[in-house]
Amino acid sequence: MSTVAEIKTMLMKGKAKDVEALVTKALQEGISPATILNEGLLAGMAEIGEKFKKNEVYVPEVLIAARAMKAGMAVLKPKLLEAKVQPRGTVVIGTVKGDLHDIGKNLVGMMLEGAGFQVIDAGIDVPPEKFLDLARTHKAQIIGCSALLTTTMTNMKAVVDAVKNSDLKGKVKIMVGGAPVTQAFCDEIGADGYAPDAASAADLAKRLAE
Ligand code: B1M
Repeated sequence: MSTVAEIKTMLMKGKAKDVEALVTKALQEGISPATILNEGLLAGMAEIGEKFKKNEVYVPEVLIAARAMKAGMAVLKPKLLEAKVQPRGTVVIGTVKGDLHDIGKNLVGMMLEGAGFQVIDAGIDVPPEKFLDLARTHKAQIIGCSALLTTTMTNMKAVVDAVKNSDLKGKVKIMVGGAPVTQAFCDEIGADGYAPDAASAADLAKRLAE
């Protein structure tokens, strides 16, 4: 098995130390950082995402795979910067104002990183202005809003309205998700896309960033 294929396999098994060592080995073998990223780390996360969608793996496996990806990325990131490999885009992600739930949001952030996005984590209880400020500072293409409460999902509309009434109108897309959120709610508030789970969120972000 090639080193890159081994990286993919070990990432899917969540073996962070092995992934870290294999990324170092692949670099020593002269394999390009972009190949290691695309055919090793991102390919592994994409396959985990597909399995998660089909309920073949669950939240813990995804979290462990994401941790292995982070370990590999820590080695690879300086080389990617040297090689000027550009991220697919930038997403500012946060849990909306009044809401402290962050497990799903963090999972979505990890899948987005796994899909090649730069992710700016705005945290929890995030007011609309903070989403907009971070999107401006980091020149983000997408704002991702998560909500777990029926009482806070309405705060997503405040983010959509704030973007529409700002200089970011037409420049930044808004994606929404979280247990009580639906496609119908997304349409009602005028957001650009809804994803029911973390793997679908990565697919959606790819479409929105095109
Ligand atoms: Co809270 N809580 N909670 N809670 N909590 C729920 C959500 C609840 C359904 C429990 C219940 O009553 N059955 C209920 C909400 C009821 C409602 O509004 N309909 C509830 C409540 C009421 C509350 C409090 C009000 C309780 C109280 O204090 N009386 C309080 C509110 C605090 C606040 O936010 N202001 C509260 C507090 C908490 C804890 C702090 C104790 C803790 C959060 C810890 C943390 O996040 N760090 C907590 C937890 C853990 C839960 C449950 C048990 C689990 C949520 C979770 O992490 N799920 C939850 C009940 C449940 O869901 N079974 C519950 C796992 C996670 C991976 O799934 O977040 O859905 P989820 O994310 C998924 C998708 O939704 C999607 O992808 C993720 C992965 O596939 N997704 C996105 C999420 N964000 C996305 C964004 C996207 C796209 C997809 O694009 C940007």
